[in-house]
Amino acid sequence: MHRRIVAILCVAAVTLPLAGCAPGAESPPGGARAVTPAPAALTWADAGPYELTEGTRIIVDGDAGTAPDLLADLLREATGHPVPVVDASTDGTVAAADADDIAITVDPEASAPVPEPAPAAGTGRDEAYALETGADGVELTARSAAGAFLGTQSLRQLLPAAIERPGADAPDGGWTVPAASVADRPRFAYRGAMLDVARHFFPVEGVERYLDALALLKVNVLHLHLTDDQGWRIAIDGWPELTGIGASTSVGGDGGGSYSAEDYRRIVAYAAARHITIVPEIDLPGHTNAALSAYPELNPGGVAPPPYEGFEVGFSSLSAAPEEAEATNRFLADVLTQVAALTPGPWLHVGGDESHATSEEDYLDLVGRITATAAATGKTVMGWHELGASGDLPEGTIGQYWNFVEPEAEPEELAHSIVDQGGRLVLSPADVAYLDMKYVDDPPSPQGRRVGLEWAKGATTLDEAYSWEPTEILPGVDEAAILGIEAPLWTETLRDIDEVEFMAFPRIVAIAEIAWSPRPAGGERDHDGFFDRVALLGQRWDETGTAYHPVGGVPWVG
Ligand code: TNX
Repeated sequence: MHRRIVAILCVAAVTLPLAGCAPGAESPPGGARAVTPAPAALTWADAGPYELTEGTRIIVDGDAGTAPDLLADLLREATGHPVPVVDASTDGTVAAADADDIAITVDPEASAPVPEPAPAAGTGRDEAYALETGADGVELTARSAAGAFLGTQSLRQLLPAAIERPGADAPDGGWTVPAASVADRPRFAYRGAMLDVARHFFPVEGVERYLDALALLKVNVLHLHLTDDQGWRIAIDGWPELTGIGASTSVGGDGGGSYSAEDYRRIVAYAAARHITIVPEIDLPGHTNAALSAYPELNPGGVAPPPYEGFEVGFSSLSAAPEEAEATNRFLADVLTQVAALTPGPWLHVGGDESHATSEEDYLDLVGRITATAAATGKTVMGWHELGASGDLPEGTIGQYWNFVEPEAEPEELAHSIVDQGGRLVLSPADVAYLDMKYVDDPPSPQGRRVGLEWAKGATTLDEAYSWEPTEILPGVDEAAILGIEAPLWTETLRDIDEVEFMAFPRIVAIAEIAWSPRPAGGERDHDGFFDRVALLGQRWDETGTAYHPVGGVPWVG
């Protein structure tokens, strides 16, 4: 069968150096559909499409986790069809699947067409999958539940955009999927977004909405910046004023808020169902005014400052003095141990950035105590690149690089220090990956306000967000030392989740694709193809009600 032959050729390219097959840039015959981030290999077949009908079943063989049920919910809500989820081992066999069925197979031993993990992404996770669609049905195969979930996100994008809307009218031509073969795997293991819930607080429902939109882009980490000068957002047993006084306000005095342990567990569970890992950040030893305002005994001299509603950074610090050592050590142990216990993921982020009010000696002392306490929880310690000032980091520490695509000397040195100590990096170059930088045309937000900052080399265009190569930022830091990529979204100027989405979309698509898709052959990214695919995502955001800015240069459809 023609479609199979194409698939085999494609997989051959996948197992070679991963440059060969056409990425998802081109549309199939007869309609604009694409997969974003661009898959490692995607080939449109010159064959009839798959059609989802009243009789469609999802037939599951193996442990596919949440993927079948989440897919069934999406399909049922849009189409009104029953879409039962059927276990292959009791109710039939995958071989007996009908042409309108979707067969999901998870087999830890699966080989081609499921590609092997990429070298940099192969540490502990296997997110590869293969997807075959056409008139004979849909077959999704993976070695893990995560791979199956990621494959369903590709399938979702191959259906008409109306599939995103509950109660949608069936499109002309029906609920079809073009005939295609996808053999896909991520380039990097860590494909992250960060949300600053400290400068402004966002209730659980808003975070869940953001998680939904991130899952579609195969983002698999949400880093929550839980504490800063303007707010402490997570309840800690034995320290009630952290979420009392410490959570009472935000930037601009826009009101406070915090997550109870139960709220946080809800976020973790919602993310986990979408194969997204939560990375909690407790920013230490600077960025601590909220904690310092709540507990005088954490302050040098034992005097608490008032809560803070401004923008400036770098004025607060935990005390390193012996007089406050008992309180500070108890605080660190209670906070880091409790947050670690609430967090199933492997990483615990301890901040470490911009501690301009901490002397160098105190910084090294405090970072030593903080990272040792964090490591004692059993988590892998993560922190901003400033942690590299310490030569005594716990084994495997992850540094988050937030300087520019063309690094300044000191951040470059600090990042190298982390790698030289056996750590790895997550790259968040601020001039391309910071979603809180303004758009060039400085559009009004959904609330009619001018939002965003400009400190990282001014506004950031979609093209700039898409124009960088992770291995070219820090000479000597190669792919193996890069755990992944993250797009932070700081919220000094953002008051609600609509404004968050408005800044994130579409630029986060560029970051998600750099993290997922193979390094382009010859090093040149296909900007036109990318912009075309972003336009197709825009149709989906229209259906889901996700806020985005229709930046220039993208052939938006709606
Ligand atoms: C820098 S980058 C910060 C944050 C600010 C952000 C605003 C980094 C580790 N810290 O404290 O919110 O700039 O863009």
